[in-house]
Amino acid sequence: MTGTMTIDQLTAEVERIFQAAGASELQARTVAEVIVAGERDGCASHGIYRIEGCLRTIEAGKVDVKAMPELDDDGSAVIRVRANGAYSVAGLAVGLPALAERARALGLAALVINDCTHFSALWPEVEQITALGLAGIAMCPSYATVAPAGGSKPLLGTNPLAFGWPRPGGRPYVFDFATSFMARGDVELHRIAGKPLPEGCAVDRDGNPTTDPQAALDGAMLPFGGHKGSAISTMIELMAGAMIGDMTSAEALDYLGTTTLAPKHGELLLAFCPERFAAGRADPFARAETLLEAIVGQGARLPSQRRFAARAQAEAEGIELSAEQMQMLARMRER
Ligand code: NDP
Ligand code: PYC
Repeated sequence: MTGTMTIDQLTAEVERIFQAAGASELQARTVAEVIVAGERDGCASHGIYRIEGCLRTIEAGKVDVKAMPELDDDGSAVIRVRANGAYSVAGLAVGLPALAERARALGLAALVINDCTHFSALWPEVEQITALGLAGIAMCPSYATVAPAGGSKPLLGTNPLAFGWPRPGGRPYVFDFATSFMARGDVELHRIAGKPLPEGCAVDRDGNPTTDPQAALDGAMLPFGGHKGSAISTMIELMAGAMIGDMTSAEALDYLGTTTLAPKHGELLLAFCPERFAAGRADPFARAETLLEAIVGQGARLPSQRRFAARAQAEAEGIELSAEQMQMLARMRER
């Protein structure tokens, strides 16, 4: 049977599932919030579909759901959170106040999260930064599933990149995408639905182009935009892997030994105070509005517009869940 749940009901349900799996109050709450945000905003690849993988990762002992992330703040522009094996979203909750305070004081600041398990979408993270009136960028590696442009073997991750800009009195400007042609979660959903992938998405084990999701999962996914996506993905390996002293996607896969569990690595978030950069020359927010309105004025849509519409509907009418999703929640409840 299909069902409808309010955002609060679904959040409480997911939180209970993670508490029953042994998660601390902070981890259960932040993980439930990010998963339900995905479902609420119509992002199926990072919604409640992720619960089973998260629980498998807990059972495999590859995430420490009791760990408390620790803030390491020396007063500089680089703030660090040692997640101690916790989920990344709990690390962000611990580091965000210092990130925002330092970005306002210095103009820009970075939050490094080390030693975390990361399975979630990045837009909920940059939206937390824009909600504080700051611009933000978030990026992280994943595990090696993507071949570099011109190659045919998994080496890079699906490495997401998100950007957020606060807008006065409205939803922020936010984009967030995998640097692979498609998020791996979407390839999984195509496999489950028995649907072929678009052309150009992946190669099989032998390096031949494939639209078969299973062959793609066994072979290598490809970056979006050829050499351009490949270079952005490589930048993320360098900045949010090598630079912050954490695992690259290749190292994360070696550590985990499988792509069926959520990957452990680090994350880099940057926060910018637009007024400090503009230094009184002109109002950065007013100038941003001129640009964003001109984009919409051409009939183009802004990124996240679809998500925000889905969110408004979920807030008004609740979140509709398919019969399969209701069954999955019931299974998780009974574990
Ligand atoms: P999509 O390709 O679905 O969307 C990418 C962005 O483009 C979104 O902001 C989207 O907004 C926007 N967009 C889509 N169509 C248009 C359009 N016609 N005009 C303007 N903007 C548009 O994202 P992906 O499938 O690449 O990624 C999905 C999620 O997976 C992301 O949230 C990402 O963080 C997550 N992910 C997480 C990973 C991890 O390791 N943790 C790894 C890889 C991905 P809208 O949503 O409104 O359509
Ligand atoms: O969808 O590519 C993905 C992904 C990898 C890790 C979390 N999500």
